[in-house]
Amino acid sequence: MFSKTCIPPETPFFIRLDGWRFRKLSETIKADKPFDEKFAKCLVSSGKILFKKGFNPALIYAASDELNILFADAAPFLGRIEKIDSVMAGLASSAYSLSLQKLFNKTQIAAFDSRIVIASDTEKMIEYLSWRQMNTWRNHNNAYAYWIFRKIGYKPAEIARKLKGLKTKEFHEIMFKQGVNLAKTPQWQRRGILTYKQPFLKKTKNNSVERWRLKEDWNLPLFTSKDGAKLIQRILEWTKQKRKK
Ligand SMILES: Nc1nc2c(ncn2[C@@H]2O[C@H](COP(=O)(O)OP(=O)(O)O)[C@@H](O)[C@H]2O)c(=O)[nH]1
Ligand SMILES: [Mg+2]
Repeated sequence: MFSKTCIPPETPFFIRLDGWRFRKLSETIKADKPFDEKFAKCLVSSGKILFKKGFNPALIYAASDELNILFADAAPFLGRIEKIDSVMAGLASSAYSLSLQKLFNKTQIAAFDSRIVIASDTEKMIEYLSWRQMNTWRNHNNAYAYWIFRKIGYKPAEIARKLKGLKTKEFHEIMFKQGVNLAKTPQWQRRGILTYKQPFLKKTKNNSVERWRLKEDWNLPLFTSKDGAKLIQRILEWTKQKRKK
């Protein structure tokens, strides 16, 4: 009944993988709060596995416990949704479990859920990424607020109530008084991390040849800014160029 459900031909799309019960997982492995660089590294390296296994996404945007994988031209598995969702989630889950072993020295089984979101042109892709980045910023603020209020001695239920009643400016001021400048935390915590293939020229004896390397960007601009849009457009151009070869 479902095996023939496909993405329409020639339609770009994102696959969003979200960590299943990662809050519990982060507590079990005792990840640093509010952010743990090793936790983020596990996520980014799980995304990189997809490139290494021969898939060719245009880019992967990672933040918190989610991976957003963009396929801008040819869809894997001829666009079959069951296949794409299950294999991508399977690969990311096993890669993440192995990364936990390596970076945290903990044996834990991790799983991701998977869904597909169509983004039919460049504008829609940037819009989608901006939406996820906005979510990253909101999560970042909540994570720091929660951590600080817990430190001061508030109970979890009180924190939620307190945050609801605060205006953005008041909220930033309280955080600032507690020693956290929410605009100066590491950029990857506020804006997420992007992985993509970048061309470079490799010198040989007589001339140079074009090669591709996997780049991790932990210092992203806002996707809503000019620089952000330019970065995405450049990556999409490279993807096209690579496909032609
Ligand atoms: N300690 C810690 N936890 C993190 C970090 N990044 C993500 N998380 C956890 O992962 C959760 C991801 O959110 P969500 O998907 O809504 O929760 P889930 O349903 O438990 O997977 C966050 O609420 C955090 O608890 C990190 O760097 N450090
Ligand atoms: Mg999750």
